[in-house]
Amino acid sequence: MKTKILKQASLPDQLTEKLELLYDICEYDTLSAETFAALAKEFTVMITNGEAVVTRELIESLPSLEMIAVFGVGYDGVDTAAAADNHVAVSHTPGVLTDDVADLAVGLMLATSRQIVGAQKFIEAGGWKQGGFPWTRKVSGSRLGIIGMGRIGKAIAQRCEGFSMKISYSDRIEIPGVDYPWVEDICALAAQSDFLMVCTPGTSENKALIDGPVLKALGSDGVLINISRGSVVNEAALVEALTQGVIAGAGLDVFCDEPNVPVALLHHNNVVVTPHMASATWSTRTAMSQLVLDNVASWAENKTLVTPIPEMSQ
Ligand code: 8YV
Repeated sequence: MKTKILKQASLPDQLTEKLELLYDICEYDTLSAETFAALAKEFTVMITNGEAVVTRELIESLPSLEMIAVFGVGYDGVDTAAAADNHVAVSHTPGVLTDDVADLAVGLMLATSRQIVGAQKFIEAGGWKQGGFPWTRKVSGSRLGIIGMGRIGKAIAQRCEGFSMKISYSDRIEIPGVDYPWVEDICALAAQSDFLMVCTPGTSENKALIDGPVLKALGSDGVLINISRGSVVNEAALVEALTQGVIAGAGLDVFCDEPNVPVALLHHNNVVVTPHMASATWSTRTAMSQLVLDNVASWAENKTLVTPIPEMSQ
């Protein structure tokens, strides 16, 4: 009998088609409460994405659930304590998206500082015929503070070496093998940075880690870049900081209530926003899809995971 899989969130069509050839897939959103209740005990696998929320209630309503495969590196939406309590294994897709996320982070840094989006709008509105675009701010040689020196933080640092940036970072601990100065206090890191990059996971401990005081420390010449999760930044404080000129600008790929972006963040040359697309290139989304398929296949074959979440590989 085919493994019965609950598809709990949206996935690329190509991945869904491949899964459908191999397994019996049910779309959570299309199931009525009665059908869900009738089928619940048959699901052994659930597949979700990096933005969806998988609650304890949902996990505990699936008595035969053995594994959850997350299409994404971030698995902050999954109640991992509930998964562990119920002996449910969780996989994610680390590594394959690192380059893309780091590329977009650097792109947002350049676009925000050099006001590339505003400059295009300026030409489109005929502004160039009246004169040149206002001068912007130099990136090369400036100071970069990275919050979260994991895979993605390191890949950003590697790219920014090419811009001769002075790099330092904050993390819970000093990361072995990383030579950049570790600054324990985030406010202190912000105060000594021109660009502050948020690369730390969207865990509950990191909720609103970047708040009013951190933005104040970043200062009126400082730019915030966030390619992690909207929850890591206090969005109301960020809106206020941008509106009041407390910081110089922001480049944001993630938001607190996606796809809703606060109106106050739109239509400003110093704020560049993208729709949570850091890993959304053809090759990376294909590699992420393959990793989901590999994890599900490995579980079906021998109850192991190719890329378990770190808590489960310890
Ligand atoms: C995806 C992500 O947007 O990997 C993550 O944590 O946020 C992204 O790669 C997401 O998982 C796709 O739904």
